[in-house]
Amino acid sequence: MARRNIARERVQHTAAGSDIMKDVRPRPPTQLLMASRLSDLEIQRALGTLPGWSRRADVLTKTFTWPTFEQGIAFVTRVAKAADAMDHHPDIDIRYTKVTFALSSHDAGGITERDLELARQIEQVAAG
Ligand code: H2B
Repeated sequence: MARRNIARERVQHTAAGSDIMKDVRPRPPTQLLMASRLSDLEIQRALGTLPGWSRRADVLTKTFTWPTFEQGIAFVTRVAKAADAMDHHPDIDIRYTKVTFALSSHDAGGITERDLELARQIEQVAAG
C-alpha cells in the first residue's frame, strides 16, 4: 500500500507540469512496473473472459483435473516455464490428478493485471 502511494507521487512529480505530456512520456517496460490492485468491478469483468476461474478474497483460483497424476505434473512444468518468463508465479496445490492454482500479486497485496495475464497463459498451456 505504501509503495503504491509512493509510485503515484513519483508520477505526479515527474509530470513535467502538465497533463498534456502524460501520454508521450517514456515509460519503463510493463514488467518493471508494479501493477496496481484491480477494483472489484475490473476483476468481475475479467472473470467473465476466464471460464472456471473464480475469486476467493485476494486470490484468483482454478482447479484443473487431468486423467493421470503424471499429466498433471507435466502441466505444472509447462506452467512453470510460462510463469518464469513472466516473472510472476502461482501458488500451486497438487492433489493426485487435481492441480489448483492461486494467483495474487504479493507486492501489490491483491489481484492485478499480472494475475489476469498469468491466468490467460495457464489457459493457453492447458489448451496445448
Ligand atoms: N509472483 C507473484 N505471484 N506475486 C508477486 O508479487 C511476485 C511473483 N513477485 N513473482 C515477483 C516474483 C517479484 O519478486 C519480482 C522481483 O518481480
